[in-house]
Amino acid sequence: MAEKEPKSIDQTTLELIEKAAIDGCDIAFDRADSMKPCPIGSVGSCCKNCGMGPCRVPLAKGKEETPEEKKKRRGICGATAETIAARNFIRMVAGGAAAHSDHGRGVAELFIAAAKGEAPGYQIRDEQKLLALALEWGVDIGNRTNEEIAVDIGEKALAEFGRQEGELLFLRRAPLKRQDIWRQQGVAPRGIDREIVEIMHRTHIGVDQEYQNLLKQGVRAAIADGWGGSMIATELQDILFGTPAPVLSQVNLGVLKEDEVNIIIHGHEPLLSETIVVAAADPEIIEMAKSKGAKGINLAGICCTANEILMRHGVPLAGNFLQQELALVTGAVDAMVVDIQCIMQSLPDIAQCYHTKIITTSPKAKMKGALHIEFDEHKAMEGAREIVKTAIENFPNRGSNVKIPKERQDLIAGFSHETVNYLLGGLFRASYRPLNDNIINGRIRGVAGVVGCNNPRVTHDDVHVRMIKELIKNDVLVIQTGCSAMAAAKAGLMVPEAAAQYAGEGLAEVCETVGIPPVIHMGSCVDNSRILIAATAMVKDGGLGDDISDLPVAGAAPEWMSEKAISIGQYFVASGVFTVFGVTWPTTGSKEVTDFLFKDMEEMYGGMWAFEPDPIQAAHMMIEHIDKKRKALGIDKARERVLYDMAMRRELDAV
Ligand code: BF8
Repeated sequence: MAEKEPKSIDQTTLELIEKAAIDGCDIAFDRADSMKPCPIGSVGSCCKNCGMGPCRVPLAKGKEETPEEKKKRRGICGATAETIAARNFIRMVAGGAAAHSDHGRGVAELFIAAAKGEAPGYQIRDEQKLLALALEWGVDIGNRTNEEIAVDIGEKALAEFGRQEGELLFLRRAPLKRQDIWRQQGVAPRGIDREIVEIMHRTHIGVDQEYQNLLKQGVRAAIADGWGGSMIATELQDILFGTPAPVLSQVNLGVLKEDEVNIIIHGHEPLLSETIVVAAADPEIIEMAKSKGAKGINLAGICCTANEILMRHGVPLAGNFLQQELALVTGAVDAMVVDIQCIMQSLPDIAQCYHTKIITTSPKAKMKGALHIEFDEHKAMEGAREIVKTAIENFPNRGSNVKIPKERQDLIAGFSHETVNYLLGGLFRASYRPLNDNIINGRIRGVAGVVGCNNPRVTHDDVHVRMIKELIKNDVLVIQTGCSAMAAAKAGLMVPEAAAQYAGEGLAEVCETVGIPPVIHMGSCVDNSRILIAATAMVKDGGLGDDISDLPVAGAAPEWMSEKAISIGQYFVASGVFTVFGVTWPTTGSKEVTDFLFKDMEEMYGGMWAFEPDPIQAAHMMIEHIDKKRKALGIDKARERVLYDMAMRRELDAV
């Protein structure tokens, strides 16, 4: 980021960056200024997979290398720049797929314990979804109780991680043509763990030396994430905690309260947080908070735990990834409870400047300087109460150096696939028909999934928001997850009124008729699996081709930073979606690998990667792709013809 560019477009973030400097706290924005990315590592040309290196392969000098020049660009073992870039890339996929999938495994384990009655406080909340999954997976329903059925489903889900042969069960959800493509390309995943382990094996020194073959395994593991681990996490969480439905809430650090005990839940797994929500509402606990001088208990979230608890309970969002340290800088957070993923190690140090207790809860994610209260599914409520009480006890220790920014913004979240289906079609004729019809008639040009992280290498939230505004202005409906969803929500794009203000005429009309915002919050990062299901539902509803790659859709992660984002991007591409990333691209050290991802994959999978840091240009690449697909479907003319006469308006009103 150029020196003069603002660090964020979000006023609360800017205010608190200033306060952090005054308070002497070192935060990610400062560290990004003082630590520049390694020029060799950032393009995927540093191999540290053995003790002979790390080998830093020099970057290619010109566009066309001579064979002599190429020979020099090798590691000590002889690995070429292509092999090294491909290895590094698929190790990122492995990291991301492992993170999502281990989350899914944790959910499956709790699911089984809950069904067996071994996890008090948890119960099956969505019977309809349980039974639908039982039918899908061939689990006997008969006269059995929900719990008996759930034990079988949980065990089948758990077996997906260690499956040694065959294919993952959820692959059958994809359009038939997509399944055929995966089989033809030899990338239909076996067990989730197996595909991730195989990446680690193949990228060990001296194993797979062919970049195409390495990238192929990256595709297989990524599919095991999106159509495996992540989908298991989403589906079982819905059954256990309830399938999200539209809910009104608020976002940004202004949701913190001066006169209440503020507890932030941060990370990704909602398993414990679901119980914290219950504990914090217990009258006895609220009385305890009052006895300490607080008016009540205020829960708010950061990162994807926040998205999970927002989607199902309307708990407000305090902020996204780059706001986690700033939440502490307010001086008003009495406890920050973290579980797994995207948690900065700097939190305990920053907490020392204030009074905040950082509480780790997962045996997989401990931090020096934090208090550890381990989540135990057998006594989750006890743990949750202990956490809330710790925050209450800490409330009187709040210092005078408190600054809670004013900004907070309304948003509507809770758009699961089931809800979208219902909103569009009603209870008895739930379907995606109205969406498909409005795409075919051109009011909606296409659909874009905009997801992913924050990255301090670019202006915080700015890249997300500019891209999304450009897309909706051009009649592209935007569906979202993760930190990107929070960026849009803070910018006021997730309320129905945003349609009239920011969307193109066609999209605005549809949003106003259905009563939805032009930017739809579908949940956390594992909930990108909801986007796969929504895309599949669009295919199955008809009129838009017979595969995801035929749809006028595109994907983006304009401020990505995590390995999970790479795995998500890879499974979207492998599912047939054109996907553009911003900030930086991790394989540019090898032209061959980059060309493979950016060009060859389209022929193989119908989807491909692209890299464009400018959000407006990236949005137009997506729109161009959407228009290309519209043309191939023969619906490009429909869009040109759109003139909203009365008959068409009446027809729209009848939707
Ligand atoms: O899983 S978007 S910064 S919080 S990795 Fe992390 Fe990225 Fe945010 Fe959710 Ni997803």
